Amino acid sequence: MPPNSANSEPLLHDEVKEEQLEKLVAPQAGPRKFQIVYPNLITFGYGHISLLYGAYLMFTFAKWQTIVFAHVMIILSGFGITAGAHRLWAHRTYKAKMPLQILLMLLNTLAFQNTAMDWVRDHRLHHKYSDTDADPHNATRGFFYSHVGWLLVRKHKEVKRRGKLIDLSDIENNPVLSFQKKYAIPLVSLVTFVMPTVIPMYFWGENLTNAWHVATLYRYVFVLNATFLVNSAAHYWGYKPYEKSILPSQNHFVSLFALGEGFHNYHHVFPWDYRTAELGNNTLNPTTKFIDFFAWIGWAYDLKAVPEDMINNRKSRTGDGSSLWGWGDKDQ
Ligand code: ST9
Ligand code: ZN
Ligand code: ZN
Repeated sequence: MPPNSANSEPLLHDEVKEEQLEKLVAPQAGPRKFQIVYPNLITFGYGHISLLYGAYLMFTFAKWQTIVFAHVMIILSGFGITAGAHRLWAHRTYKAKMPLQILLMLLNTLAFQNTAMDWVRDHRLHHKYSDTDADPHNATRGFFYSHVGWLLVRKHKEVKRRGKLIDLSDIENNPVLSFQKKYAIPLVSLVTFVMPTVIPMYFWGENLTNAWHVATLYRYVFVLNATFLVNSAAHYWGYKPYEKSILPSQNHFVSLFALGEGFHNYHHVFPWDYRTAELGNNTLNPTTKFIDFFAWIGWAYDLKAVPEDMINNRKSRTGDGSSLWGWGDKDQ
């Protein structure tokens, strides 16, 4: 049974008018001809070969400062996705003052996952139509498709049709995100690619090959894959303590790489919680600590969290009986 087919609406037909779309269930994985985007195939292929080459250079020729620099940037740019695009802009789980918005926009640019505006549109669509054809990375089409395959083909027409109906007024009226979109090309060129290559060469005399493959490409493609794992692995493997009828699952391995974003069964049930997990999960949730720190200095405020009784209530009604950590209880 498709996750969003609780009502008995018929599947969507091509001739359905825009105003009727919202009321209709999106098809889960209808017959589809993939239109491969070859330039993406080449750039993602090059990026992944460089990821491996960068890892090799780290164990052989790269300077230790370059390796440390790359990993610090992995964490910082990761926060640009998790605390910025995801928890702040896509879900509005907390509010941020201007200095934090600017910092997150720059960290988000360092991670370059399209503009935050496009990221938010796709992500709101993902939550609204999870694992149907209107979800940009529909996991019912397979692990590879939900991981990276969806970026190598033209988007499904349901994504584009329904995406136009997603309310983005808050994002479009955000001056920091409008700035990012307006200057996307120079910003991304400078922040994502030039700056991380030049810093190691200028400050500690790293050579171009090591700086480019370790600090720029390994660092960038590593964070891309950590993000992709949330769409693939966390929609495939793990327990479902909160809602057993959906694919998103509690995946601790993913949380480890994705700065706390792997508690995905919880997140799909309570997307408005700034922790994206129950409190007990915070040991694997550095993004929550990041937001807590900025709340402490007053740059983040109005942090939203689901009350414990609401969580417990939901678990007992629709969960699979597994524990907070997603293991143990179910098998006892
Ligand atoms: C990248 C994506 O960055 C990463 C996203 C990851 C999301 C993860 C979420 C995970 C959960 C949170 C946890 C975070 C954990 C983080 C851990 C960190 C440690 N609605 O796009 P086009 C319109 S990849 C409405 O060309 P095609 C669009 O506006 C890296 N409309 O579609 C346009 O209209 P117009 C960098 C939509 O041709 C038209 O359609 N990025 C929507 O099908 C054509 O748009 C890249 O490499 C929508 N949703 O191509 C780029 N979407 O003409 C990759 C589109 O009027 N993308 N439209 O302006 C592409 O090359 C292409 O988008 C494509 C599809 C080939 C995939
Ligand atoms: Zn998801
Ligand atoms: Zn989300």
